[in-house]
Amino acid sequence: MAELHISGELIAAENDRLLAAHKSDYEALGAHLVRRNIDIDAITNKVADFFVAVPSWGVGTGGTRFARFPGIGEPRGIFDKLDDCAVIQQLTRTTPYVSLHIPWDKADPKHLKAHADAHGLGFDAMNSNTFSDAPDQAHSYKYGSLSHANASTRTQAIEHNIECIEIGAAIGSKALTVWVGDGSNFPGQSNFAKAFERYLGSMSEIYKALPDDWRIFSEHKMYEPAFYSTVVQDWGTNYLIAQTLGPKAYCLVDLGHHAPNTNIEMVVSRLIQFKKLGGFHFNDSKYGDDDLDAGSIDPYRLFLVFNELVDAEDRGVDFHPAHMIDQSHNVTDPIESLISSANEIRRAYAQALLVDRKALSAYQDENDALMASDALKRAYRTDVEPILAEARRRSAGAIDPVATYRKSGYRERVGKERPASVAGGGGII
Ligand code: LRH
Ligand code: MN
Ligand code: MN
Repeated sequence: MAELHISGELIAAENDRLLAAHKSDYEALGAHLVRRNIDIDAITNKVADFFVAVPSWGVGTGGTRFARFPGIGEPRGIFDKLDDCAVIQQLTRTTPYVSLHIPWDKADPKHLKAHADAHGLGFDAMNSNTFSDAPDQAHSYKYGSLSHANASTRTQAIEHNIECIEIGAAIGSKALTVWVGDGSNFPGQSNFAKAFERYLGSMSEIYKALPDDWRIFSEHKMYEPAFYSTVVQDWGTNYLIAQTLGPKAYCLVDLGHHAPNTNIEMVVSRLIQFKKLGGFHFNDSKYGDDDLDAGSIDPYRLFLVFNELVDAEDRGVDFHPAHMIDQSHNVTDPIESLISSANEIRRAYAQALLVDRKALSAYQDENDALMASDALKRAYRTDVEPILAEARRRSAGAIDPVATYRKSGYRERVGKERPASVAGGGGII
């Protein structure tokens, strides 16, 4: 039995209070979907089986280059972070896995595993960090890591990644995500070909250390911290990496890491078609890598990404992308943002399941652009909230998770136990 931070009685009482209205909404939606030849329970079951991992680094208040404004009860370390992640899982039943970042979350793997087990949590992909310097490391990453011109710096970065695999293997993770900030700020500063050659060489050393049942995800990002060139800047380079490394190597798509107006759903389709889609970092953005809450700016784009995933699932494509959130919460309670993001991600999935794919395919064949677009819009316009709530309710989660969280007083409680976090001057991710 998992250790619970929110009282089960509170969740049950809140659900009881909301039950009559919820049942009536669910029935009304069910009746509507019958007219579209859709069985609501089949959709609810699929939604209940869909999970997304939360990032350990997302439960602390983030910041910008300029400042960080911590909230009350900020997690003091990875064990508090796991407690917060357990709350999100308990209320949503959508987030049973946590993605760790090393060295931020470094701790005895036995303790990590025991704490996670006690809270009914598992671990998704491990993340390495060679984009900042750890306090006692010998070589700086100021001028790069896996692609650094100096072999000793590359070796140090390779060893760090191998250590992440070792920690991950001890706690039940099955993948390593590698994002590097390597790049240059001035034309001429770096030789593109040589830097990429060095990166590939380093990555193939890490690849060799992967256990048989592991995958490695390379994550591309167009700019930041490097502002002129980035070694792993787009999905084309990312695809070349995955192809070069071998069958355990896949591309990770972080929704905030593309050039403005990039057709991300099409990138997703291409990677699926060529069997190199490894997974996602879900978030949303208006300008750059904003790390805003999933679905908060462009929910239609999130839906279109899921439309590609469901389309591939429907065609029987054998692929297993890792679904993870990567967000930075600056002005909200991070637990609330992650609860709401997990719901938004499930919402996009549920809406994508409602697309009449037979009709859509016929419209495409007939070149009926308007009706094809309408087939997507019809699914997207459907208010699937009763399905999401029912999926949560059936697995002992909350019908209204944010309201129940607020009522639980969890934040105030941990606020008393955890010392106030000091406001920062920036430089925090
Ligand atoms: C880089 C990134 C990457 C890091 C995380 C903290 O922008 O998306 O995934 O590991 O942020
Ligand atoms: Mn990311
Ligand atoms: Mn990012």
